Amino acid sequence: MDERIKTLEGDFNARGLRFGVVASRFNDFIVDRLLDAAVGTLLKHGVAPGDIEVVRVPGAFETPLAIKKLATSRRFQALIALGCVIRGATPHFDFVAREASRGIGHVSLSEEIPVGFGILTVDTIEQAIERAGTKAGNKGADAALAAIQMATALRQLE
Ligand code: INI
Repeated sequence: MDERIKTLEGDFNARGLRFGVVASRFNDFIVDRLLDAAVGTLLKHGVAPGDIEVVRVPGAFETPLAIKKLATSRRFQALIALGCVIRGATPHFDFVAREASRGIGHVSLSEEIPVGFGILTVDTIEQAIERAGTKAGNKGADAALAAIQMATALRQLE
């Protein structure tokens, strides 16, 4: 890239930044793995343990409200939403998954705060296990990394 072109892309040094994490209890055997990986990723990139707050909510449907409360508190530079919605045999999946993603996206834009989206929306438990630290990486770690990159990029922008 031509060095005269100003590029803001964030970095992975999250020292001094504060992060809020919302993790749902539904399917906690999966979500706990996402949470461990998300927190581990924040610590690895320099975040102090005292600069991380975790809120547990019943299910993915409840994550947008908790994300909104953390966003409007203005205590954090970025947030992370973690959950696991498994399609199974009911149409409940579509409502829960849609409301969670729509609500979280809405809060991110209206409150102008990055939110790493780490809510799995999968057809089967096997697919969830794959995305929670086995075959297909860990989406909790990915969401934390996205939150770090966005928080550091916004810090450069402001
Ligand atoms: N919540 C989830 O986080 N994952 C699911 O797979 C799920 N399913 O399948 O029902 C789910 N439902 C609960 C929902 O999020 C709310 O907690 C509940 O409806 C009470 O408001």
